[in-house]
Amino acid sequence: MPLVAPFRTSFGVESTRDILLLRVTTEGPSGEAEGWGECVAMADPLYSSEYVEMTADVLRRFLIPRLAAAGEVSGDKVGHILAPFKGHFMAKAALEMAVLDAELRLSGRSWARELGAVRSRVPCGVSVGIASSIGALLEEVERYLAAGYLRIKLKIQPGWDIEPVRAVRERFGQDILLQVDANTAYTLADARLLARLDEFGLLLIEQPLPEEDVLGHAALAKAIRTPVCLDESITSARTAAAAITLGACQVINVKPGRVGGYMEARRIHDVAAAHGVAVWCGGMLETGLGRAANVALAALPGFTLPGDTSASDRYYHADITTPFVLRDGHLDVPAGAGLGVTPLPDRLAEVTQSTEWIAL
Ligand code: NPG
Repeated sequence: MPLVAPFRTSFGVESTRDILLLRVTTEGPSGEAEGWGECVAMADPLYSSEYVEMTADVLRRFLIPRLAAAGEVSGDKVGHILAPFKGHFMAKAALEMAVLDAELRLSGRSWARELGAVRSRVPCGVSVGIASSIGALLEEVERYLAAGYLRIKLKIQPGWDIEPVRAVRERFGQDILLQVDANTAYTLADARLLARLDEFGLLLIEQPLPEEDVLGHAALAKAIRTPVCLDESITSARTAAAAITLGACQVINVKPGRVGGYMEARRIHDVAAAHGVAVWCGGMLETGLGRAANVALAALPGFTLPGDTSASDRYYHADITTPFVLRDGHLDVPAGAGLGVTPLPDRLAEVTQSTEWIAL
């Protein structure tokens, strides 16, 4: 699916989104239902080691056969059944999502209620890529603020950090909620440079150091005043608990795809809440399917910061579901059964490049 505009981060530029969707079918006493899962892996292994073709392979070869062999399954058991296979969190998350959606649709329960959502709409932020110039960045931020976004996240990398942040603060003032995301582009040797961001009153700096460098983040958190938020480093509730205990993060970005699914995402929410650590819902340029699930997750009580849960038109001219529309800086949490949204058949057909039916 073509993106409305190229999205540049410290790890690359995305112009199109190559998306693997899973559809599962189920039947029960009340009839039949289908469920949809969206895999957030990118075409290339630049954000994480997973990539689309790899997720298709591991699903086909290992995950789907193992799940089928387990007999009757419910969404909350998928993670446990697939646990013997190491890693492959994005593939596992997509499968769990599809199974849970089918189960909830069959019984008429909503995703939000199942997860424990306490809000009917969620406040939204927007992630702004690295721009071609400061002028272009200011125009883009201005457009998003005019649209009503409640928080701005700027992607940064060495050479595009202090000046863009300064320019946005000077132009739009101290009151806008502003944060930055480095996607692992720095090392601890950059601590003094990153401390220069302190004067801008940022909500947080996200994943400045490499994924494995949890201790480095703990050292950085002592050296700068901007709160440190982890994304890539947090792969489970266990790694979240360790990072919190080590003082490596004051905030956590929760992305279900990165941690193996919505059940694990909820456990991270619970661990963080028990430690008084704020969480927010990240984004991976999802279609309306993943967006529906994320918006419901973001409605849990511990999600106290606006997430990267932007409206459909931030990403796609035409989404594959009815679009999510920003109202007053918020998106509504779907209330229907399961995800509460389904792919629009014509639109899905238009963007589908290949399909595979795995009968078990
Ligand atoms: O709004 O969905 C969105 C994009 C938010 O910046 C965003 N995502 O590092 O968090 C990230 C980044 C990302 C996008 C990561 C695509 C990987 C792929």
